[in-house]
Amino acid sequence: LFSAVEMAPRDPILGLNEAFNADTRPNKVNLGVGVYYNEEGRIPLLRAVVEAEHARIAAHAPRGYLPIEGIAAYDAAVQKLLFGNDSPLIAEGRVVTTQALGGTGALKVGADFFKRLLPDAVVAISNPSWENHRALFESAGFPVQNYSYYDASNHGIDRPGLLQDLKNLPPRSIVVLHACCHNPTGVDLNLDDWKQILDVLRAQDHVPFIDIAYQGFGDSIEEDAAAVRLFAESGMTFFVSSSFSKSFSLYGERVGALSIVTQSREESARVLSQVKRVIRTNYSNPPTHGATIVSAVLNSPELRAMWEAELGEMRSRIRELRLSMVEQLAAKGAKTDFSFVAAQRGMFSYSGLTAGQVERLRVEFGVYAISTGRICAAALNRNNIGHVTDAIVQVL
Ligand code: PLP
Ligand code: TYF
Repeated sequence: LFSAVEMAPRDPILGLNEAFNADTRPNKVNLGVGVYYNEEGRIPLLRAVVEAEHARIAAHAPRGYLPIEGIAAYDAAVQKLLFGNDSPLIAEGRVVTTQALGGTGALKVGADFFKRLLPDAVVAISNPSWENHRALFESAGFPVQNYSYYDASNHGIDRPGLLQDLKNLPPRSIVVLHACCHNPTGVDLNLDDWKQILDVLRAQDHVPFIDIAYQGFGDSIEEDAAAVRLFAESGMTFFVSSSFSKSFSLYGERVGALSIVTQSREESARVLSQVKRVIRTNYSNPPTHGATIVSAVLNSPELRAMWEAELGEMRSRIRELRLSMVEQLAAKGAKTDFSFVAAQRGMFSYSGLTAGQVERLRVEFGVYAISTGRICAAALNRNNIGHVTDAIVQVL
């Protein structure tokens, strides 16, 4: 049965973790995977999460099956976070939200549903994008194309290329967009860009699939949802995949959601019934713990305030680390101007380092980054940043 089975390629990001774990050098640093580490170099357990977990354990709640669409109070809290507390779409019953296994699970359920809706569509992702976007939509049976996004020459956006590529897609394409904190570049679209993109998508009858995996890591919870809110106001039909992996530091609990904006309450009922069918035939219903915790935090004013403060601390700490990195590189005589790193948003930075330089960082200094030059700024801390900036100056 398995004699002809070939070795599959490793995930370029998660595969790097294995190499990092096997490295015995004490000063090794993992800037590969997109995970936020605190000043002690550990994944934090947020205080709001601890409080909610204490309450949950004390309640000794039974562990029955959840509804296929997940916890109702969780789904409702997700909608408010994405669309705003006073969203008319929510009031009109025009948003269908189902709990999902992280942002990845939301993308996959969305992709499988799309395969029923638009079986012959093209899916377009940014160039570059999170590698799993391509793999996931291809495995759902879609051809995946790139649209221009990053302009390496100025560490910015290739605006004319982006709009032209979206215009050139076949009508009714599915366009995957990063709402904020673009993975892997850290370079985001501004509101004017979003308006122009929206006009093109509407003119071409494309269907937006907005991926928001880092809400709260850019500017604020509300500001990071600006693109979602803009599309909501436009009256368009679109999909949103969202994740609490990073914003609640609950990576392994797999807490995310798929939200679909429809044209009416009646349409929502039909759409929900089909999304439930996709979920049922994949994993029946979602797990309890993570969504219970997130729901408890988002629905309690005290825990919510605690969480927002902790999320704000993570966000400002990453910003400080970016600034320190830029300052240290300049002070150590780096031949390249790295000031663009401070302007990028979220966890990631396209550093401009070449594959050869990334290789040298790993081999000579135990500093792990993605071969594209992507580094995770959220893995820096006061203890390792000196070693990292020394190493970068050496390999330039
Ligand atoms: N989308 C993007 C852009 C991401 O960077 C990630 C990161 O993990 C995900 C989706 C998936 O999120 P999750 O870990 O919740 O599956
Ligand atoms: O881009 C990252 O590092 C995160 C984590 O298959 C991740 O989004 C990486 C690869 C993957 C799943 C999650």
